[in-house]
Amino acid sequence: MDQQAVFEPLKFERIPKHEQEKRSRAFHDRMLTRRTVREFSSAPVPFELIEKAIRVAASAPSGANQQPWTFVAVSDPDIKRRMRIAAEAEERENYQRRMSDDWLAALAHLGTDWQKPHIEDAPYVIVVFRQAYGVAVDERTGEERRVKHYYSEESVGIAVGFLLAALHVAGLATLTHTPSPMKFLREILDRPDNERAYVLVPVGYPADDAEVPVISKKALDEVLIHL
Ligand code: IYR
Repeated sequence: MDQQAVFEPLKFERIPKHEQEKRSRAFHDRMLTRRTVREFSSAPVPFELIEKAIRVAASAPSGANQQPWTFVAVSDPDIKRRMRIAAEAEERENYQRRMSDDWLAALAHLGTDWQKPHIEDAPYVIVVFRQAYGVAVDERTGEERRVKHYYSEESVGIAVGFLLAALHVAGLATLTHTPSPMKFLREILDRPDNERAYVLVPVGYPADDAEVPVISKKALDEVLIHL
């Protein structure tokens, strides 16, 4: 049977205009200090900060509110080492053979290569999985059936945006890393068949001597059209 909608009053705090401006500016200023970090310190991060950020990510809107995501927070050094070895094997192939010259040229200004020490150095690596479909268990027969998930790609993308923002606001550095293909993550992390690795996010503090490439963001008039 279809589940019918049940409504409740919206809790919505209408805040004064000056307060809106203040919060909007503070968030803008804070978010514009975020950089993708590739050199991490191994200094520990309290799990509470990771957990809170994942709670924020898991509050994201999703297609039919199906919440088609799983976040695996890895701090175990052996598991991180296995992920690094597998990621580097794929990335070595990518950089040396699979990526086109155009692709390598597009990346050159970021100075990346196949080596991924951050997977071991960062105290946490959050691997986000997209649930391509759900699995429901029939109450009577115990049989499993597939539940179609709607807009799972978009939903997980939004959740990852929330995650990166939450970690940044908590004073942590992140890297959005997508080794390709990422099948090895499901195997190493022992995730079920319906889950596809979506992104691998090392989290921690930057190394003391961390450097980032000099890049710029597009001007507002290149990205905003106000009609
Ligand atoms: N996944 C590779 C290559 C790479 C691809 C893109 I698109 C980037 O923005 C950065 C890197 C790597 O992680 O090195």
